[in-house]
Amino acid sequence: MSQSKLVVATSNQGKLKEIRTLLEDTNWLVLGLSDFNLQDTAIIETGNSYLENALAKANNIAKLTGIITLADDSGLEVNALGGKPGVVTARFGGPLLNDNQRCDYLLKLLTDVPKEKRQACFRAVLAISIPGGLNFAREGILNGYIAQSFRGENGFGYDPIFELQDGRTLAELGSEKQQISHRFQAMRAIKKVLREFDHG
Ligand code: ITT
Repeated sequence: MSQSKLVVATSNQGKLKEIRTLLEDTNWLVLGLSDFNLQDTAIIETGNSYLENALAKANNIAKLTGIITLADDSGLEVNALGGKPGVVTARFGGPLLNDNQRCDYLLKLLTDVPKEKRQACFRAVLAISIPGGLNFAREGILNGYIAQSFRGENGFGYDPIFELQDGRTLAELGSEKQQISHRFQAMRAIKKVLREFDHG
């Protein structure tokens, strides 16, 4: 059986790596934007929800490539900040910060917040765009806490400051993150939809 092709509409290499791992047990050949020379395509995320943004990214790249496109819009929601940063997680603290500086910014905002009030969750919406006009989306959530300081070397983004119930941060996990994460849960659901379109 030949492989069916799918492109992932993300400029975030951490996400792309995780999505490739999560699709390893399928028949999909996972391509990135650079396979189409589209790595510099700026997709403006103006939506007020993860769903709107994920659909915009997926539809935009599906139009440009003509193949099935998967997009991920995700974010961190911190209870003590009323659910912020949410859809603007990637730009939290300003557009020029890197991942470590964003984590730092969040830790500083929470300096006086005690452990029992540091609940947070990661949310991911995965959307697929089937050329011709069909769209599907599924969501996943991971509950945890914002740590007091950075710990761990793995993963990307806010992983070093996102603590699980057992006290480890996501960046301290190895491959285990891919069995529990918000992205894993959304992917488990969207894989069922993708199966219908795998004509490889
Ligand atoms: P694309 O839009 O190109 O996919 P992006 O990084 O801008 O890349 P989002 O707009 O969806 O993606 O923003 C997601 C933000 O949430 C970003 O700051 C990530 O670092 C963070 N994030 C999402 N999932 C994460 C995870 O599993 N671990 C750590 N941080 C995560």
